[in-house]
Amino acid sequence: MQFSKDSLYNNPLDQITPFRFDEAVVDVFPDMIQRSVPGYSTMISAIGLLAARFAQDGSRCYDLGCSLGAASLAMQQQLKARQCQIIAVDNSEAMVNRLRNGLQSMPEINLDVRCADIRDIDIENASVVVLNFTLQFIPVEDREALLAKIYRGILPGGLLILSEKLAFDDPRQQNLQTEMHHLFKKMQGYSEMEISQKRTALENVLIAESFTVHQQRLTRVGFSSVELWFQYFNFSSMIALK
Ligand code: GEK
Repeated sequence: MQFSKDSLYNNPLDQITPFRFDEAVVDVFPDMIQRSVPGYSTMISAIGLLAARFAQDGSRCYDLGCSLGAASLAMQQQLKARQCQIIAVDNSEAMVNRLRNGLQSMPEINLDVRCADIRDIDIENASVVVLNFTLQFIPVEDREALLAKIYRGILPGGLLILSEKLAFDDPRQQNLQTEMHHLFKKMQGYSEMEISQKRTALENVLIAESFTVHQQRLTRVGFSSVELWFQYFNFSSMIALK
């Protein structure tokens, strides 16, 4: 797959429109997520390892909000010899088309790629469910119903991996962690203007919540244990066990 360097916010824009996962974003997506999410590669590799540990033969592994399939491919790599079906879902046609095109040159990789809203699909017979930086784009009022559906679709002994940008109740932490994330982005080559314009584009599109809010909601829908396994500034990944 051919991709470009992310320079979407490199010029001053008269009007900053709300962020969308369109063709322009797809074109730069691997570079954008790698340079914007601290620890992204570490989380992707760990999703593969967790899938190897939790996937049950004859079951399904879901990658919800799969974008270009990084988490699905990490799972597939670890589950080659196993009888599991990997289902990758995204509602951005641009993402799904690019993923499907890319998979044409990898006939050995068997992914079931679906273009759908994850709030509308059935989740069944799942041993592993991944929400890698997707829940944060779902309207807050729809999150509990989605997580409850996921819980019901997970087999006993299964898990949900939930990666999210975090918010903090203490304003000092909120400011510090945000500032450190911006320093991380600067270190990755983004300018102040790019950081600031992207931040504006994501306002009201990406709604971050605190770990406590996530933990309490996951517990409410039925998960018996919810812990953070990774955090790098305000970017985190949680494990929720059924
Ligand atoms: C990765 N998981 O590389 N239904 C389906 N997909 C959705 C929905 C929805 N309702 N809302 C948003 N998306 C990936 C990265 S990116 C995170 C995930 C980021 C999709 C959206 O189209 C996009 O592809 C993805 O969720 C979020 O591991 O860019 O920060």
